[in-house]
Amino acid sequence: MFSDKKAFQESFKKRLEQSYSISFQDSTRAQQFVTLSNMVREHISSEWIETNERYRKGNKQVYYLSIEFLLGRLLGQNLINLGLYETLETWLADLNIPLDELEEIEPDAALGNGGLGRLAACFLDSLASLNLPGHGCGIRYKHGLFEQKMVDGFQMELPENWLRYGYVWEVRKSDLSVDVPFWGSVDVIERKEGTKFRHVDAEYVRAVPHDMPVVGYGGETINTLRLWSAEMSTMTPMHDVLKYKRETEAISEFLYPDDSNDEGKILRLKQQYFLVSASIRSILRRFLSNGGELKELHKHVAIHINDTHPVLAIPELMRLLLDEYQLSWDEAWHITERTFAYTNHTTLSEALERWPIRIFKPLLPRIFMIVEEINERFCKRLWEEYPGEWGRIEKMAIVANGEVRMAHLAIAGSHSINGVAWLHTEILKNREMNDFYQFQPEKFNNKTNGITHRRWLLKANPELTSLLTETIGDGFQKDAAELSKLAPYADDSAFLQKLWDVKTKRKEILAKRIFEQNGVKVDPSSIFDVQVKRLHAYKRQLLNVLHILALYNKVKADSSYQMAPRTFIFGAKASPGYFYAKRIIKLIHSVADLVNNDPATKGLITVVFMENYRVSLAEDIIPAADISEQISTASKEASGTGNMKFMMNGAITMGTLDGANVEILEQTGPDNIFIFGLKAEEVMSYDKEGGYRSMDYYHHDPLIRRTLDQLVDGTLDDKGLFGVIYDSLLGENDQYFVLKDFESYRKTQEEAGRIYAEDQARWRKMMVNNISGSGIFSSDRTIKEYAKEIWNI
Ligand code: CRA
Repeated sequence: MFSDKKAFQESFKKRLEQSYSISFQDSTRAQQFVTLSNMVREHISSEWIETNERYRKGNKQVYYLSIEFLLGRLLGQNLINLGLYETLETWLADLNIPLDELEEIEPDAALGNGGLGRLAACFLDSLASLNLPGHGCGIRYKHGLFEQKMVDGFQMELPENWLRYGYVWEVRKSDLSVDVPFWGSVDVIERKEGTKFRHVDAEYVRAVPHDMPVVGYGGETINTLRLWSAEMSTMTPMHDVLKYKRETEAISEFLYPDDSNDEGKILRLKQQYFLVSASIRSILRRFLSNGGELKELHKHVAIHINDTHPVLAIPELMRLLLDEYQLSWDEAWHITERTFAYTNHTTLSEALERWPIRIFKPLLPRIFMIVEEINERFCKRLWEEYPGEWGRIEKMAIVANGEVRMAHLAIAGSHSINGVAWLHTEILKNREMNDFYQFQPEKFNNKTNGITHRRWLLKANPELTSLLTETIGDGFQKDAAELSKLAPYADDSAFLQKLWDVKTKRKEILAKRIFEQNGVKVDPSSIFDVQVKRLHAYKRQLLNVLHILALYNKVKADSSYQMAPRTFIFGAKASPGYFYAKRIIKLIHSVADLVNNDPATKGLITVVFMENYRVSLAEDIIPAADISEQISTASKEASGTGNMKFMMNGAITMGTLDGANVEILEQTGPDNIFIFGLKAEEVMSYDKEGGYRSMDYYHHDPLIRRTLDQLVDGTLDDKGLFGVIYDSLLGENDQYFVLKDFESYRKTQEEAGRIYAEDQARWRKMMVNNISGSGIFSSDRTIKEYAKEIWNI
């Protein structure tokens, strides 16, 4: 289909006309997009079948269970991975169809909130590209993450609707549906052979799989992402049909718009069990139909639990092994513990999932029994290890104080527990999960996150990709470690000029988009200083915006103050119920209004908030950045992955020693990164011992005082909108150490601006050192480590 230009063009036109009964001349971009995508999907179908055949022959399979997959758009990426992008671009251009316009038609598949969901998507890409047998299991939310609309600086949330025109990449497989039971009760039947359990009077929900191909680089391997959709089951008797339909479909209706935060709603628990029950049963069915022996399951199947959301997979596998396949508890537990591995993504206590028994037990009666039994046996082992230490055992228990602690269940039921960056894993081992680490140190390990360089370099930044290819060859496209070949070019002025030109080109492209979307003219020769990520207090967008306001004050107060012109770019969604975060978004807008419209700072400071931050927008923003803001309070950001994307695109990190920034510093060396602020140990010791008084900083630093006062003195608004922010900093003693780190941040920013303006050679060199040191942050490296050290594939 794609081997001959003429044949392709003929068949493209013909299919388009046949599908839409419209002449090619009159067809729309949307129709052209759908036709092309369908052709691509059909093109890969034989490889997809072939991959599945290969797997049937007995390799160990990995299943990555995740409540989120933040995929973004697929057409362009699939074409790149198939090696077809450039060819089709020219063939379509002949027909007067710009390929990038077709790409723009595709809605982002936004089945995730942020880092955790995007990580899952990068992992899928790496698994397939490394020809590893790894598949995703998730939920086919009808509505992905809300669309953000800014109205007068306030965030409005609109329902997202990616399935509106149907979705070209999925294949519905109704025949593989599974019925998932909720509510009801458990019959205990005493038999000679032992006690039997039967879940009765359950309400069933039908889980219908929709499979999506995951195209690996080179096109040899096509793995599967299976997303489950909730529908009515024929197994539930039909009283109050409307209520049943509503409640059933609600399960896969919306993605929870929370990031590092748990809503604690019953629907969320339903979603979790729905995902795992359907997934585990389909995994077992496939394993058994290929002739697998249940007692050997862990030798042929690895199941990964992405954070605690899918942790009920552990009792669900136990349930199946015990109730349906009649294994003994010890046999079942032996298999289960060896099958599962768990990744922790956060130490923030508000994100630790705990379910009240009063919700859990009635909804999942049999699963609750099994969790209780796991807990009893686990506590017994603890008792043997730590006789008499009631306090310790109570702290480590899975069920206690009327709650089920999901992280403890994950730890008890998995053979591997990993954090997502070196520092994060150390914090888990030495603090957050220290009791468990002491008990079973061998289970704990680190797997520093990564990003797929195929999307974040090859796809997002074709200009840089070409330059790199002409400079160091195309080996890095397959193996990102080869980016290190760029290191010698840090002193090659001809190369540095070309790199600069590429960056400038990307800044011009972004500037154009900013003008179209925001109506703000930004200067591509100014420093593009970017912070894009979810809005969260610990990520400290507030530190950034207060610094901008302070800078503005400085320029206003002293017209001779020298600074390199800067464009501050923000993008961030706040969880709809997170009032404080939404207020910070408003603050960014108010500061933008003040600064952008003041002749005194015109051309020097520009502030832009780009609406509806998402994967496809990130692909335009990140290649254009000069400075990458990674300024979380040290110890709070588990890893971060945006930091890696920026680095790979030649932006310089302005960061705290938090998450993976620590490892970025290790790669670049201290001369190629801007580090400031408190260290993790310092933050943790303040958190524990106290001793920080934010008010002191207000009193002793006139710039801080002047800037904070503007939050409440009418400079920014006259309705008292920012009182809550002012109070969080002073009244509530500034939980995230914004004021404590302020001066250090300000100075480091000043230093960055000075180098950019006065020592361009140095800056360009820094860019090279960042790109050449970024290969280790490819998710291929991460996935190879998971494969070897956790999954054993
Ligand atoms: N919010 C962490 O906070 C990390 C990603 C992926 C997060 C990030 O620092 O890079 O996971 N944690 O590991 C999370 O979602 C539930 O916890 C995130 O995306």
